Amino acid sequence: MTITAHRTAPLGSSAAEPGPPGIEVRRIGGRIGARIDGVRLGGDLRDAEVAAVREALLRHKVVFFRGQHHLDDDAHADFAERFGPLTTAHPTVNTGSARVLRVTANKGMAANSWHTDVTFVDRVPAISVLRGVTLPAYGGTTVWANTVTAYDGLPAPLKALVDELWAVHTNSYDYAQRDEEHDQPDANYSRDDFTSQIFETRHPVVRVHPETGERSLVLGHFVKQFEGFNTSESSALFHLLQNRVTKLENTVRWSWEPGDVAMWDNRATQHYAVADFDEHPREMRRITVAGDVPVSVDGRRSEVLRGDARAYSRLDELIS
Ligand SMILES: O=C(O)CCC(=O)C(=O)O
Ligand SMILES: [Fe+2]
Repeated sequence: MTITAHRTAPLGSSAAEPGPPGIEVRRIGGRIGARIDGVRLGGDLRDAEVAAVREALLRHKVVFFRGQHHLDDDAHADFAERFGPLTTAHPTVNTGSARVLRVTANKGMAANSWHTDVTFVDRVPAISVLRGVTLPAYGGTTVWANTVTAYDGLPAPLKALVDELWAVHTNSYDYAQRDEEHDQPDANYSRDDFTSQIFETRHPVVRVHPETGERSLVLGHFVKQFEGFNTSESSALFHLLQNRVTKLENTVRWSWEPGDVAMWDNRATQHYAVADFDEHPREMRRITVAGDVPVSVDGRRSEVLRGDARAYSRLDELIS
């Protein structure tokens, strides 16, 4: 079977899917998530393997690999780079490496809130690749949600509203307004680091995926306000839509084991790291593949209101 046929095959009732010999893609959720076996991650993957992983990623939105104990930061980055140019580690946070974002916490953590990575800039990363380095004895799972199926499931009048709606995203949002506990005194970077440069970008609430053409909701905890709505109206609308995204049936939850790697399409998902591991150390490392500027249903691109993300992610490298 060709890769193209693999992509367009209907989602069947069987978990296992055909692909190149030796690679097994097995769905683990009804709307999102697949496990891929038979691939040893690194920069030296065969082109057919890269294509198969990309196909599975576009289709299932998050894919998981087990047993990748051989990976170090360089091999992790070399693998990610097979999918496109990398961003720097983060627009504002420096955790000691140009390309690797270290996410550590002993109790609270930055990511225990639903988000899509780095939506406060115009050039939202395309793909994030996360590796577990130190895992707690219990807890510390991560949950992903499919923002394409969330959009698809909206009633038609709500689709009509969000198709034309725009939102301002910022890295300086009001933590106190969020439902989730979001203070992180023992995380490996501070709020001051995170907001050392303020970014604000207006994005369409519905973007058209550059590779699949699918429509997805662009929301998550960096949303500050919807254009044309005041703060309390924005909050009501935000929760209405976010609840669709994070409905449990629309999610998949992963229990990390040593050697695990998760790779998600950041243009079609949100995620949440569950901070339920008490005092146990937990360290993850993330590498991100650069993405392009979101495009609305009517073909308009996101616009920067504040901040300059050119050093973080270079759009000119993406033109192929
Ligand atoms: O620690 C995790 O499980 C996820 C952290 C996160 O949000 C990220 O790496 O983008
Ligand atoms: Fe994240």
